[in-house]
Amino acid sequence: MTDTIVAQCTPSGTGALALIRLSGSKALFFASKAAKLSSKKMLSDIPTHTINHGWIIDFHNNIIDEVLFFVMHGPKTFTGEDTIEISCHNNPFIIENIINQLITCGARLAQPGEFSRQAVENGKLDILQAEAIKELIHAQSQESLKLSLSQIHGSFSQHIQALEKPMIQAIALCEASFEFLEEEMDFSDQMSEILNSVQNEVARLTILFDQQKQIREGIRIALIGSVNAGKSSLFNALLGKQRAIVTNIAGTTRDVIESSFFQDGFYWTIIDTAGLRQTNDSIEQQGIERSYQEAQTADILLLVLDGSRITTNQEAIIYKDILEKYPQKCLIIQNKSDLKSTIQNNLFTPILSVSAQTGNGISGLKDLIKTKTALLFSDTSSSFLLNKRHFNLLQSFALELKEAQTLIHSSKEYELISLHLQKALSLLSELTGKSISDKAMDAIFRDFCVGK
Ligand SMILES: Nc1nc2c(ncn2[C@@H]2O[C@H](COP(=O)(O)OP(=O)(O)OP(=O)(O)O)[C@@H](O)[C@H]2O)c(=O)[nH]1
Ligand SMILES: [Mg+2]
Repeated sequence: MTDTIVAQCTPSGTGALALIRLSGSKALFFASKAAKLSSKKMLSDIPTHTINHGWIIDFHNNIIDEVLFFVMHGPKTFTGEDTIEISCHNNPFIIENIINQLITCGARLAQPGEFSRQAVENGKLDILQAEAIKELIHAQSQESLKLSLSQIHGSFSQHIQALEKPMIQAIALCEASFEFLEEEMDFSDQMSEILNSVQNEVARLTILFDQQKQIREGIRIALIGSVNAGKSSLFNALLGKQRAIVTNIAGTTRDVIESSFFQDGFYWTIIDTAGLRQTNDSIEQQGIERSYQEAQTADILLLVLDGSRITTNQEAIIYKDILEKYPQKCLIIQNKSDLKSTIQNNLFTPILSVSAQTGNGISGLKDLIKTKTALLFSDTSSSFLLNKRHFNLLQSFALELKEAQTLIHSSKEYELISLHLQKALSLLSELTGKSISDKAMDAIFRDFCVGK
């Protein structure tokens, strides 16, 4: 007997309709107490997987709302439990009244992620797939949407399961080596070879985690450069609105400002920063420190040069330093191309000349960012997304394999090697959720939204 839980699945806010889900062994029974159907039938007598018109009523037969009931008997439901979904009008008072009525009938309010947890506990999803649903809801780019969809269909689970087979093989060889110790049969070379290929695969997965940062969180594009170069003007031009303050006073921008939007399926966050220069003003100094921090974390750096004047020696030192530190992600952009006095910047060759003021070259700049983005993504060919939990478990897994390999090549203490391999195997089970502790389950579902 599972608890029967209820929650709104759609986000609160304006819109025509909302969806409330009721799931658990007594879902049909509780919903029947609050439902009146236009067909005059009882909800509990309705065939499964049908949509039925009716009303939600209170105990005095007063109508709370006119609704549609989606009747779905387990186990062919998302949670595996009997499920009633109620499509009602999207008004917070109506939704509250319906949920309260169902609670009065015996249901309990669902915790964040509890529907997905029911699905995992009923074997409808594994943990990796449940996590992918969360990723899907919060997808920040077309790419992450694609990957989370593929993950829901089990691509990552299959990948991890494929690692279990060689691990079991290695454990068998280890046990055999121990068993036939007297006969001097030794399978350590075979074992080491198998573990080696698993280690290579894990190394590939952990690199992937780093590369997928942009897919998960979108792309951060920082504007950096000297004071008055026109960073804030370019920031506004890229956003298409006057978001940052622009003046001819050097040092106008004091703090980091960022703004995000969708562009060609990706989530772009553009970051305006304080101009880099030596200053005694402590507020400006703090701002400049933040500019450097942004330069470090950004995925793409637009180094903005003021095309209307020669680069000073002090600026040249600063730019060189940035270019040396971040050669891969830096793009040199020369601004103020509209000014006749534009001086060829021989020291630093710009890749593009633009004018934030006239808008000339801005679409070219966007194209340039798109090309750079495509390059960032070219290495991330995989059909799944890794999160921090996966990454940490894979790190621990790799550590166990390393210990086992060291022992294979030194003391050959097979009992100890076997222990490391068993531990590694259990870490794989934890990844897919086959043998996950309640505490770890709680931690995973805590980040879900209520209603999922
Ligand atoms: N002619 C011309 N002037 C520009 C252009 N872009 C910016 N400016 C002017 O240059 C000055 C500085 O522009 P900002 O955008 O505030 O420069 P910034 O790099 O953000 O400066 P700080 O915030 O001080 O670091 C302003 O007077 C702008 O109007 C441009 O493309 N052409
Ligand atoms: Mg500025």
